[in-house]
Amino acid sequence: MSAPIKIVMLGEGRVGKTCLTLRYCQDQFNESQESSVNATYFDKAVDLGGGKDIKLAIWDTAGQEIFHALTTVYYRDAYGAVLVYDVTYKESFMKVEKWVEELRQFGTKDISIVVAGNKCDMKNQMQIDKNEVEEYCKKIGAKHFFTSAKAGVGITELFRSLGESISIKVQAQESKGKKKKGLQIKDVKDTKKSNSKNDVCC
Ligand SMILES: Nc1nc2c(ncn2[C@@H]2O[C@H](COP(=O)(O)OP(=O)(O)OP(=O)(O)O)[C@@H](O)[C@H]2O)c(=O)[nH]1
Ligand SMILES: [Mg+2]
Repeated sequence: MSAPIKIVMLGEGRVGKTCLTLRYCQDQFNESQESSVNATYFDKAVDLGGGKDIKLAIWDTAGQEIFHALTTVYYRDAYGAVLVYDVTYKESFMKVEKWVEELRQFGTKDISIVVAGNKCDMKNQMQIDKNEVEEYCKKIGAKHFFTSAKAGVGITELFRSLGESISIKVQAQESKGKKKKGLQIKDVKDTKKSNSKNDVCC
């Protein structure tokens, strides 16, 4: 049985990477979620519709600057990335560009990227210009989603979009006779979904 496909959650500290991951994988939300000090991953079968799913290993990285050098290690062999920013904190969006540059430098060549504007439940405190954000995401070839880990908004759609993008690339490679390492797209009925949490110390 092949291993799940690795994706990474990237973004500044406190933007909500852990909360998004926990909401998606365990349907939990913690108002006082502590900053991550190491990378953690969850296995999750993402429903692609039409009876298909793709098994992902979702790596939640630590966003604080002091852990940055270690984070780049997690780009390796990642076929997808969720770039998270906080819609109530404009600087966190400006930093998305930094993650994109680093992924281009250290990540897998045709890595699929989606951007999450998280904490969209805090509408009154939005600091970003939607048009500017959408334009930037278009430029880097990434889909943009407004998400709220707190309210459970936009998260299923975001991971499904990423899963679809990865599976299309993988299938294209397979049809050329190259099997992408870590591929696992299966009929849902054959898949035993798992939500296991795994701590990995940097
Ligand atoms: N209102 C609101 N708060 C959120 C949301 N997502 C996360 N938070 C809060 O934001 C804070 C930071 O969330 P985390 O998930 O720990 O952020 P992180 O990006 O993992 O941070 P690091 O681990 O330091 O990189 C916590 O207090 C969360 O409760 C959201 O969608 N809405
Ligand atoms: Mg975290």
